[in-house]
Formats: sequence, structure tokens, C-alpha cells
Amino acid sequence: MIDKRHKTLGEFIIENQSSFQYTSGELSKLINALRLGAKVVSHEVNKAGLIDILGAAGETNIQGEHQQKLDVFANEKFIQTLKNREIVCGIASEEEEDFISINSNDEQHQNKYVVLIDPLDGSSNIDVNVSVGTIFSIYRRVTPIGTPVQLEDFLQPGRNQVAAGYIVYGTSTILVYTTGDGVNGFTLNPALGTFYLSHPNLEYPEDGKIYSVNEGNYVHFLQGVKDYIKYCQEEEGNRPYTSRYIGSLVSDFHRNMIKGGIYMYPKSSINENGKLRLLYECNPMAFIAEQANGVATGGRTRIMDIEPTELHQRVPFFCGSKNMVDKLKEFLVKYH
Ligand code: AHM
Ligand code: MG
Repeated sequence: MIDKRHKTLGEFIIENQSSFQYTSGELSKLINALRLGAKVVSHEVNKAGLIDILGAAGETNIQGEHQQKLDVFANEKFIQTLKNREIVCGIASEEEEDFISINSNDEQHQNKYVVLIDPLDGSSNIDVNVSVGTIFSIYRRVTPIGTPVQLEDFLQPGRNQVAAGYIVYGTSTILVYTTGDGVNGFTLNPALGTFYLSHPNLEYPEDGKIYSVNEGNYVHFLQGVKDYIKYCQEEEGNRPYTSRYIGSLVSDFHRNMIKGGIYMYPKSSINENGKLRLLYECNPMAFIAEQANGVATGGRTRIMDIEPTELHQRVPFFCGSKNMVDKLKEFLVKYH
């Protein structure tokens, strides 16, 4: 039975529409479209284990197409959903080399938002049944409404974001988002296809006990990061911390936000800018983190203050409970 106290995402969006700064209903429609995309992708991700079996049997889907890789599927579904609903003027995706301008007729040019999306992050985890996720970020265009979008509409610093969110396809599917007024999480009831408000006002604990980093890269890290990792492992006070690393940013982030922790993808001697993408991964996560009383930094600079120079730019990323990130920064400034 459905608990009457739990609002649906649809109800929540309508109730909160008036709190958006420049409300016209457009942003609500846009979040609704992402909600729909999330349900379609969630359904497909849950069938992922069967794809090999279906593929082996030479099965094709309803449109007569062969089974696709899930990241390609997710990319197409989100783009299609946003295009069909005619609510954005441009989309940039981690899966696409260039941005997409939605300009098939004049009316569509009237839309003022652009969406940047990582349709299926952590997709190397799919084959082994580990959680993956979608990350999205929404900006108001900076070029005039009614004209085709330009690169500068996408290359905006993260502090300009109007909304950002992620979907974790985990033991349940959870959609978490912010419009700059706190962070809320909604869990999908797959039987009904409805998201319910399950995590209102999500906030990082100020301190935590979890550190998440790919320690296989330890020898390549800068000395400040190495020292901080050693600090996490020392026996003193509430340390040693627990090490947890799934290798799916959304899942590692989601757990750390709820339990208290720090996520790190530093630069190294083999990846001079780290691995994560500023526009599709770091900025949206940073916006959510800050809205949840957490901190997100590239080391010295606040993630959301970095001026982007290219669509697929990578940056080092450190994010989590305030006290933990502050401590890490103390180690970083000693050397760099
Ligand atoms: P992807 O966009 O190619 O999926 O890569 C991003 C993922 C993140 O989800 C995850 O935190 C990170 O890559 C893991 O990288 P690594 O395997 O180097 O630790
Ligand atoms: Mg990614």
C-alpha cells in the first residue's frame, strides 16, 4: 500500500514551481522530461543481465533493431525525450562530440534552457551488475532566445546552474536533484512507475568516516593526496576511516552524502587533469554537494568557479563532508 505521507515527484514539482527564481513552468516541464527518461533507462538497466541471452538468441527489439549497448541507449533516450517535449534549445552529452542545437522550427528556439548530461555514468560496471547512474545539469542560455545555441551557452561556470541532479540505478532507482533550494531524493516504485519523495532535504554530515578513491593509482598521486590518504588510515581519534570505492561516481557520491565521507579523483602523473568531466560530472555534483552543505573543489579552486574552456574538459575533483574536504585542502597546500 502506498504511504499517503509520501509525495510523488510530480506533486513535488508542481508544489515547488513557485519557488523557482524565474518561474514560467518551463523548468518544471524539463525536470518532468528527465523523470520520464529516467524511468525508461531504469527499466532497460534492470534488464541488462538478460541482454546477452536475448542477443545470443539473435533477438531484436520491438522496432526490429538489434540490442544496443546501454550507454548508447541511455544517450538516445534522454536526447529523444528532451527533443520530443520541445523544452530545451540545446543539449550537450558526454556521449556526443559536439553539442546539439534544437532548432528545427522557430517555436523551439523560444526555449531558454540547455541541458548537459552524462547519460550513463560508470557504464563499465553494467556487465558485472553494479550500480550506474545518470547526471544532468541545466543552465539558462546566455545567447539571445530565438537564435541557435552557441558553444558559450554550454561553457558556463557551474555557479550559473539553475538545476542539477542524478539518478542512481541501484538496488532501487533514486532520482536526486536541486534547483538551488536544497536537495531532495525520490525513489522509484517500479510497479507503478512513480517516484516518491523518500529523502527530503538531504544533507552531508559535517564530518564523516568514509574515503573513496581509486587507490590503485596511489603511486601516481601528488604528495599532498598521498599524505591525506595516509592520514585517513592512521589510528587516531575517529580514524582510521573506512575505504569505499564502487567506481560509479553517482553511487559513491550518494553513499557519502548520506553517511558522511569524501570522494576524490585527483590528477596524477598519468592523468594530468584527473578523469572526470567538468561539465557533465563535476559541476552538477558540486552544485548538489554545496546545496547539501558539502564542499566540492578541484584542489585550490571551487569547482563551480572554474571557467570552462571546452565541452569535454577534465578536472581533478574532491567532494564531500565539509570538515573532511577542509582537512584534505590543508594537505594539498603544503605541496602545491
Ligand atoms: P565514465 O564517464 O567513462 O563512466 O567514467 C566515469 C567513472 C566514474 O563514475 C567513476 O567514479 C570513475 O569513472 C572511476 O574511474 P576509475 O576506474 O579510474 O577509478
Ligand atoms: Mg561519465
